[in-house]
Amino acid sequence: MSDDPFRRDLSATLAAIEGMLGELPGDVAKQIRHKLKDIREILVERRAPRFVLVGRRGSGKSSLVNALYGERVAEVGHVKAQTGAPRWFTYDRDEGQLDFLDTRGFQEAHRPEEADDAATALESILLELEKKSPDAVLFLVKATEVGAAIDGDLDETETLLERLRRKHGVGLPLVCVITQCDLLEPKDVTLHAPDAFEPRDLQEKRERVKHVERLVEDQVRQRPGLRDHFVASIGISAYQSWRDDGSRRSDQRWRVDDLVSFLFERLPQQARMELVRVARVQHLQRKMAKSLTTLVASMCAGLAATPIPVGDIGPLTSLQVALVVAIGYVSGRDPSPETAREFLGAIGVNVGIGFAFRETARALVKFIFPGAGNLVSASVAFAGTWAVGSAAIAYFIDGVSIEEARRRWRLARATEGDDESPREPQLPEKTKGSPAEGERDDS
Ligand SMILES: Nc1nc2c(ncn2[C@@H]2O[C@H](COP(=O)(O)OP(=O)(O)O)[C@@H](O)[C@H]2O)c(=O)[nH]1
Ligand SMILES: [Mg+2]
Repeated sequence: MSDDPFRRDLSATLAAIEGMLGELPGDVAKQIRHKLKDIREILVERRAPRFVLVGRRGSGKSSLVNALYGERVAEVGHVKAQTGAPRWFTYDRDEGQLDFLDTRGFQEAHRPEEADDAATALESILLELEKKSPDAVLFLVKATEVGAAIDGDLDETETLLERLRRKHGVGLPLVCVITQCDLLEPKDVTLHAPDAFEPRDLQEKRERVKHVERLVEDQVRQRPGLRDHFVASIGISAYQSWRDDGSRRSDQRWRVDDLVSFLFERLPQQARMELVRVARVQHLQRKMAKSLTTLVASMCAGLAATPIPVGDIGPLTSLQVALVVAIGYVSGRDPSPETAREFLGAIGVNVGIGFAFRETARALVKFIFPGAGNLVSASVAFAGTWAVGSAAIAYFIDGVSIEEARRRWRLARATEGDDESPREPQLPEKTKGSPAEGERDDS
């Protein structure tokens, strides 16, 4: 989906559908409009998540960026202090985009003679945050440095969040990330590869992690200016090491996935896909893909319940193509609409009669006339789209073969209404002009 024509075409399709809804009264139109908005936010307005990193030099900010990507994208362990005002930085990779504002240890200036610098640093951070508003603040502290020593850092974070709230009226989520948990005692017990150790030794180490998590959480909760922002305090290991040739020597990441889950839940819809794509957390990929499937399927069902002649002119196909493109994208791949159509053809969906994706909007406009009637029933539109989503999830996320995806597609259609699949949303009575359910099945 890096290609903007996809988003432009989808945007045009959604706008055309919305335009037609203008003519329709009632609940169905309202429900479809809601879903259109969600689909637009997730797919058309998709953007990089934006994180503010607060943490001293060496607290592991760059390592965390690398841990999210699973690759070396940021320079680690730079001893030299960076100069100049902090700026948003976009990591723009094939894997996806993430935006970070590294506050560069503005909280390190506690000595009186540096107080001015700290104030200046805060002002320049706030100025930068006016250009792009952040989605979350990540407060990083080393597991071995948790305690009274972070009071000053929390002071600064409190000031930052208060100023932001006064200015923009938003309560940003604050996630405390306790880094380098692998270095807690017992040091030789490795959290990322626990199998070789005795349960009681592992238990001891995990208890220590829990203990520092609780310490940080308690400190945060004592502060009125932070308490309401607090989301989680989570201990991780972000350590990876690379050889000179760029290959990874070791991967000692631990609980980065859990951190991603917390962030995911707090992000606006527009920023979720990108995080899930970058971080490759499979259960989140599946969750995102499933909720998109449900969303698109129920919108297709809604459309089929209107007198808009969706069955024959391609919006359903277009939306299903968009769904496949999106699921492929979430999985870390980047299928074009053409590839998605090929996928649909390969699993057995009849896409031949559908219009080409970019023709849809035009076709829709051409076909608006009263009483045209529908060739696809709501439940068929729902089941058909749901089955397409299920097959795409199996293929792109679970990595099954195309034959198996085809089997899943058939199965998903056959098991419509099972507890396995979500129910078709309750829609009001179909508007007249539609033939009986199941009369024709193009979905
Ligand atoms: N063992 C271990 N070392 C880490 C971890 N995270 C960062 N480091 C190391 O800590 C040092 C500073 O990390 P860096 O990411 O550059 O910190 P930054 O200054 O906040 O960007 C580097 O030597 C990293 O390899 C971790 O989770 N475990
Ligand atoms: Mg750094």
